[in-house]
Amino acid sequence: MPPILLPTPEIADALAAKRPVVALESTVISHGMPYPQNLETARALEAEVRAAGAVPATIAVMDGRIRVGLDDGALERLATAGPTARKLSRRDLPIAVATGAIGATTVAATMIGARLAGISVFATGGIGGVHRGAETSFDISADLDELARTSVCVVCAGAKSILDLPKTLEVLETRGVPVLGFGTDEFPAFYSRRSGLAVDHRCDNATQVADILRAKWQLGLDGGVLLANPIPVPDELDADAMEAAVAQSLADAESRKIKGKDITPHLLAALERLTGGRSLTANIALIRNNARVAAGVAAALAAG
Ligand code: PSU
Ligand code: MN
Repeated sequence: MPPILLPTPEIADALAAKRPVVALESTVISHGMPYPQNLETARALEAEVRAAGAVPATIAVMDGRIRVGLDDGALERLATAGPTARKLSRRDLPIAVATGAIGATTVAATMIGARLAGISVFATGGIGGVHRGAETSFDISADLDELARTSVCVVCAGAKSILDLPKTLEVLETRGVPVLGFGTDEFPAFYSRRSGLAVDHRCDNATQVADILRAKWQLGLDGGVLLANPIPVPDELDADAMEAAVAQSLADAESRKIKGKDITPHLLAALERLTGGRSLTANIALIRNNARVAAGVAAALAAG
């Protein structure tokens, strides 16, 4: 393992023995949720992965190294840092490592850390994608490019409708990223199970997912696979009410001229305010569900 990576002993052992390991991102802790729910969720995700028989590896940058697996002290450090931690995507990783800054990894940067460590499955809430209005702003998340090039399976609940979902799926198609639905034919829209947009293929269990991952990588087709796992039915939010909240949060961000990497965290916080916290409850439920499914996929991959 490159010296710039610092896995916990438990994770190093699990990887050496080819036991299932699931990577978890840290931007959702620092920038995606308020304290203390972020810390509680980070701990709950680790517990979900363990209960499902895999070892959790939350990834972040601290003291000049990519930490693979955070102990409770490190999780707390990140959760209390909140948005004062740097939000790290591919372009930011080398800067944070070289300067020793504390940094939270996005989907893109978590994929890079996972790949370097030899972890093939990663659970998150929602991926970044093509923003609405990207035809003029050019705002397309680096998460999509990372999915195209880095061989990790990313389990998410689809993408939020703060993004342009049809354009996001078009880019994934162009860049050769298979989009699988877990128990669904439709690409889920984060807070709601449906978007009206089709996935490439439906998988009904973890073994079917693992078969596709193995086939892709054995074909020499480097790059990721997106596994879209809908929010559990009881946690789903009303699609029309969410659409209204999204429209209002986008208008608010525009009037404040929020741009670049600040826009996604700003929209998430605005949604939470506008829904009186219901978006946060749904977010926690779906990400826990993703952690469970990811552990199953990691186990199926390890068993094959
Ligand atoms: N979408 C969410 N929750 C999140 C994020 C996105 O619903 O927490 C975070 C993830 O870390 C994702 C990042 O990788 O935002 C994307 O940021 P950007 O749009 O700036 O690429
Ligand atoms: Mn962006």
